[in-house]
Amino acid sequence: MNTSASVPLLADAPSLADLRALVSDVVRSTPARDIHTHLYAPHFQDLLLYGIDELLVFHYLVAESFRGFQRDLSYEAFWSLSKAAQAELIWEQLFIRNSPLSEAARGVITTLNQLSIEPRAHDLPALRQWFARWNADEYTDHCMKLANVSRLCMTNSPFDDEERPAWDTYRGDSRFDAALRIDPLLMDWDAAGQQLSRWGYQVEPDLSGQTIAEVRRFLSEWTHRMNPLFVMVSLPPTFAFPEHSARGRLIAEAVLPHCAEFGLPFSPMLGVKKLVNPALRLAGDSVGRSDLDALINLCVQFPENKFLVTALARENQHELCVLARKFRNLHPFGCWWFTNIPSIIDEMTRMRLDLLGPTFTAQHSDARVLEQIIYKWTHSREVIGGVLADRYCDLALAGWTASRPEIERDVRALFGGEFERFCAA
Ligand code: FIX
Ligand code: ZN
Repeated sequence: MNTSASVPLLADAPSLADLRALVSDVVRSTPARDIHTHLYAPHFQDLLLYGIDELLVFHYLVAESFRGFQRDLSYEAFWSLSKAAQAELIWEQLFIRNSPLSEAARGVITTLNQLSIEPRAHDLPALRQWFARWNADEYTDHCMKLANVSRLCMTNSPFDDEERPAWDTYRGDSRFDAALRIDPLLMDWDAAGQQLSRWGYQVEPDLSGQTIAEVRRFLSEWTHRMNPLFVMVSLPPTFAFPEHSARGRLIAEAVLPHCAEFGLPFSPMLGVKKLVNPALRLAGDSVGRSDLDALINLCVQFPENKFLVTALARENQHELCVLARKFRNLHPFGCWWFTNIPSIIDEMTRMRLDLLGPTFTAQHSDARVLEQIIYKWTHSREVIGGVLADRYCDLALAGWTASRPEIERDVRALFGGEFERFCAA
């Protein structure tokens, strides 16, 4: 890219260097709507994780640390340690013995710096004292301001015994949205069906009788309680649709009719191989390429439904973009989990812009610890800003120089605006 050449055709057009600077400024200053996190409004108390120990025992860093731990440290021995002791081991392994070069390790450094903490100047006890001074409510505002995030979408499961009671007293929080998460219903119907029976729903293991209607009653009651933006589930690479299984019937006969009735997108998150290494617990999941014919069948057979989709495998990204060109009821979002690294965010964003223009949701954080929104959005804006700068320069060289208001409009679309339009459609 020749960034020194002035833009042809329009005399008063900015130079390419000025255009790049303008794009980066817009990307940095445009608030983002974070449509998928594992964060909770402060009302949910201990479910909202924050502080240096939570940052360090994040499951991404646990997995990375075990690569370097001495073989004499068993998984069981690690898990039996206190969270503070686990954090000390991770800090030593990833930050002292090695440079924190991985995305998640560098994220801790970015986060501490943006919180005005010099990482090398403090030991963990001193850092713990710094974090302990914060009130969760004020700290939520502080982190959202530093991340330039306007709203955070939670991941809310009626099947979570710790979360469920909080919904009896939760009256909403203007900073947080809800998303209805139904993995147990679709991934473990036998257990979920028994749970629904205990809650008073008339359901049968073979889905006979009133089961479908009762599952819809369950979904409706939690939709009224949570007012979710969408209904979501994580699905394995083997997911197929249609499928002669409880999962296939529940999706076709209960979940999709429910979503259509309430105007909610259904959000299949495709490609998770759960617990390939169970000893790593939350860090034990891996990735597999999904057969997106399932998505084609969903979009074709349920044209009235909206599908908000993210795929975990890098190999699925191009086909997902092409399918989004074929089905306007399909909205791709985010660079999820193992694709949420600069090299793949760059590749995915270029591919999506080239095939879809600014009609997708460029990123979500998937933050599990409050402060992670700071680094996840800082790092993503750096990459997405660079990709957009290239594309606007390409556009200018083709003879169309976008104005600042036009660039602001496009970036707003990528950072939540298109998602809002898709949900309202
Ligand atoms: O299913 C999901 O929502 C995944 O994002 C999580 O299960 C995963 O552990 C995660 O947090 C990835 O970033
Ligand atoms: Zn997630």
